[in-house]
Amino acid sequence: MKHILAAAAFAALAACNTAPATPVATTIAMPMPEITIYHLEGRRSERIVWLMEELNLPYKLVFTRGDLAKSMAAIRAVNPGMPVAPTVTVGAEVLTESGAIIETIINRYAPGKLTPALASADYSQHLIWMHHAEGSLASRVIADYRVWMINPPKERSRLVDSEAEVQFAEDYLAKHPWFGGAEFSAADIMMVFPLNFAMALNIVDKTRFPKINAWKAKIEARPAYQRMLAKARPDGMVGNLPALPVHAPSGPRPGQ
Ligand SMILES: N[C@@H](CCC(=O)N[C@@H](CS)C(=O)NCC(=O)O)C(=O)O
Repeated sequence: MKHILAAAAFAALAACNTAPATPVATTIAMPMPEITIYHLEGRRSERIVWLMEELNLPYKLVFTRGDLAKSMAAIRAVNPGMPVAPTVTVGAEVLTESGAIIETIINRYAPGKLTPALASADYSQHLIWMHHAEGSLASRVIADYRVWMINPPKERSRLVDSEAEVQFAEDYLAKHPWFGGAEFSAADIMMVFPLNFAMALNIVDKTRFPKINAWKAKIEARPAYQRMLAKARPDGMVGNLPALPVHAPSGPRPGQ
């Protein structure tokens, strides 16, 4: 109904407005069903808790404090086919993929929030980082972590590796304050987990990336991030993975 009213309002404005077209907001938030976040402490489900805190939207948070196995059992009960964190229920829908969950929540219930204007140059960059966070960065740092735990790295790979990934993010932050460009956006929410993973687990030398470290300090000062930590990680990290004994060598990759 709200959408019909919005469309009617837009048509009325368009009909009587002879001045050059100005952008008219036509999107109105949909009514929000109950949102439940199935969570593992210190894992990607923090993104959704943080998003809801940034947007001041209500949500239910399900996890067993200090017990990843029990938290995972709750995830498995609602999502046996793909038991991962985050699993989020939105009314009767069961959602996975943090990026898709974030875009669903914003586009339906907080349209335009934490997203640069569609026509701006920042929009495409924001969307690149939204997808790069999982599609390229997380997948490469996790692959390198798994391989290098077995075979410690002695030389750079010819392929894009974790070092190149983190450097790419560092270079962007040398020119922009946020992964959303001029303003904080959902892309920043997506990027924290894989960058923390790469740096905290010694997959890259964390001292080599001052721009990322400065951005992380700004993130950690955000009230919504702090509220997320208090609710979703009340006792600090649980079940920490061991750091790599040797991080990736820096310098040019073979063939560069
Ligand atoms: N690309 C997915 C990754 C989800 C994912 O793998 N989450 C991890 C926790 S950070 C998990 O649940 N792992 C459990 C497993 O792999 O068994 C997303 O962004 O939501």
